[in-house]
Amino acid sequence: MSVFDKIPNNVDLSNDPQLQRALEKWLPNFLSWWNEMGPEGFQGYDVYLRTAVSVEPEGWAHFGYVKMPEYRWGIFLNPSKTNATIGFGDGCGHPAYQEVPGEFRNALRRIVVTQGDTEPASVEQQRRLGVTCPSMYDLRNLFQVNVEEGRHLWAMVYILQKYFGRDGREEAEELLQRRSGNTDKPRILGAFNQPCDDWLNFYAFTMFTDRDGKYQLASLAESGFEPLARTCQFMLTEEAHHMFVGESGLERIVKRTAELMKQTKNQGDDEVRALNGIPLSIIQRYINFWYSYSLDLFGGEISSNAADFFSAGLKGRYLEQKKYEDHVISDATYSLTVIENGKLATKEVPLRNALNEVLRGEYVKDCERGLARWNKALEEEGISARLVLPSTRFHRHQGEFANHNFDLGGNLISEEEYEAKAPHWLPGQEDRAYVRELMKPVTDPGKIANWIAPPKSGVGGKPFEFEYVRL
Ligand code: BYC
Ligand code: FE
Ligand code: FE
Repeated sequence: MSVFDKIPNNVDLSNDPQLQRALEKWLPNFLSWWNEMGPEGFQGYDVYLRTAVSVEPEGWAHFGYVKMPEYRWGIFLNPSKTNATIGFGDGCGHPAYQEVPGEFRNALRRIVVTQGDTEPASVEQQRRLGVTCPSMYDLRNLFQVNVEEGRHLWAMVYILQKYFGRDGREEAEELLQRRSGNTDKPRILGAFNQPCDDWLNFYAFTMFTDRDGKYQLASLAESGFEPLARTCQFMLTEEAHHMFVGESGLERIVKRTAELMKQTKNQGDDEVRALNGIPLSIIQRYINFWYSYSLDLFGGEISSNAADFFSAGLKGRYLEQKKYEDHVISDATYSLTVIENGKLATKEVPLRNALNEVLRGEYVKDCERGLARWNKALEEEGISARLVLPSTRFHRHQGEFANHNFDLGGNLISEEEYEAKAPHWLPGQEDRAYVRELMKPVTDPGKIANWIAPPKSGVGGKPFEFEYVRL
């Protein structure tokens, strides 16, 4: 029995010697990357994890104890459709690509490499969180997210090795060589080089940054390059859990903060701090930080790359088939806000060039829904304060609004004003130090840290008190 028989897959790996050879070289490097950059301090313990063993509904949620380095990272594509066609762009209606189309090879390679790069990056960002977990339940969820991001890396490496020949094999190696936050060989996209070293960061990251993953994957899930589409479709099933971890994690912090506020006279930040909770103002600043960095992940408001990806039928809009009738959009225009002569102005651009902004718009609506849920938690506790999303222009590093200063409401302001107010808007050293100070590990089954409320239920049919990690 070869090692490949132990890799769950539905791509007939055992009959694909070429892919086996490529994976054979890559696998040991992946494992040393995982041991070096994966969850620190917990590699030897049994964790109650979900492993995908097939793409059928009953096959992708197998729960059991596994040591993370022995996790069965698999290669899964959703089943192919008969007579699949390209769903949008210039070749709309033509047969879907089963091999990489020569003229779009570079574009496709960039998309796959960029997507692939985010997956190990997030594992690197989160690698030290285990030692400060607020509960055993949360510890398990962290590791579940980590192993699945590892599997998402495999998913992209499969595409590279299977369809991109030697270039693809080289890219697959480089995915293991870049490092989050490293100045010489950083990860590709901005958000993935930011520190994520406390649990408030972790929940905000999985809420906002993993959610970018949902929208990017959804638009690639309808790609005219069918192997990529089918890979992304399956990745989306796992993504749902990551966003749940973030959204419910933040909701639990908000709830706990509200409970503590109620115990105080004036509900002030200092009073919440005195009770070892996280004040709403700090939560708001973390939201502002990760939301704005995640907005950057959609790319520039006006992008010829986005237009090219769409024309080529490689990357469409969110729910392209379901939501739209015109999948060619050759003449349509879109009006967006830009900066002209130092002022905000409206500009009409070809819709194809505005597709990053269109996708970002879908994302924003989804984030607003999450905020409403957290505010409902505040309301239920009888607290009148509310959390908000800043303007999409605030604190941007990509696109039209980068290199300009905006307040939370999206008004252009001077650099001096921005610098003076930034400490109220974004987490500073002091906020981060305070949050880190609160992060004392709680690992007794059923116990929970003081700054967060327990979850409503456990995972995989088990109660919150279950021993999710055998320490
Ligand atoms: N940081 O035309 P533009 C996930 C670059 S998350 C740094 O405006 P484009 C996950 C851009 O590369 C989902 N650089 O943008 C979540 C270009 O560079 P070049 C990840 C950036 O190309 C949590 C230049 O700026 N998936 O899965 O239309 C945990 C001008 O680009 C950034 C994908 O991203 C940035 N934020 O769109 C784990 C899908 N933004 O060519 C996992 C694949 C832009 O001048 N990627 N640049 O060197 C894409 O579709 C596109 O590459 C982007 C950018 C949407 C990211
Ligand atoms: Fe992922
Ligand atoms: Fe994810």
